[in-house]
Amino acid sequence: FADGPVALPSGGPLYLQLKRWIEDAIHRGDINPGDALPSERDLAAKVDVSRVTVRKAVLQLVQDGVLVQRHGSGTFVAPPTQRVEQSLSQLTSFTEDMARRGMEVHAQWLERGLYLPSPEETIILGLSSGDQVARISRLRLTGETPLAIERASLSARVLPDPTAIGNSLYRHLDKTGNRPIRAIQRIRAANLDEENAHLLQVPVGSAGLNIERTSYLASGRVIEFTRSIYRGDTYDFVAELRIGD
Ligand code: 16G
Repeated sequence: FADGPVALPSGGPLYLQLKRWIEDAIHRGDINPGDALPSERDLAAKVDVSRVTVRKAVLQLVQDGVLVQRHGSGTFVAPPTQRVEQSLSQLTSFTEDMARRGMEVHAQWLERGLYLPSPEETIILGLSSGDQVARISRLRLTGETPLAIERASLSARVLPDPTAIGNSLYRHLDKTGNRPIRAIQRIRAANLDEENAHLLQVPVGSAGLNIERTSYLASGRVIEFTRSIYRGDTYDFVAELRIGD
């Protein structure tokens, strides 16, 4: 850290101010992956807070995966997450993509059930009046690392029991003869708000990718409308481009 007086960002409990200050220092490159954090005592003296406050801030940053603690040698800035390269030219499922890379995946459920559809869902999914919508929202992780938030909507006619999908929506759709064969995907840059940043375990305001996928059956019917938020620090979306006719 640079020498000189330290001004913590204002607002909220002191340990959260300190946590944000450390995160900002990492973003600015004042301290880099692999660098050791000053000792608890030195940091407390430098920022003029108690050691308990430092301990609380550091503990949270360790839990968030921003810092790592090595017993006996101290606390370090965690190495950046390995990036995932994702092809944009093939319609695949998250589980399949990760399996191909030998990565284990699991989900934390955020929402799953049948609901009255929003006007947007009614239009996109082509629902009739009285139809319900099946919503499945998941935080998708590999090991302890969250990668994406996915909020999918399907007609309750094709997914009457949203708990039936197990780990993979597409595998379930495959089994019931409803696997999409085509999709339109739109990707937009976003800065993660508090809720999504918290779920993805990155600082508020970090770069994210908002992805909307509308998937179609061979019949032309829309089967799935999914809004996802992928971590900008983790994903590269890659497409092969060819010269036109
Ligand atoms: C992908 C799709 C998502 C689809 C999911 C199914 C993007 C941006 N999104 O993550 O629309 O619902 O795969 O995965 O690629 P699953 O079969 O593992 O549940």
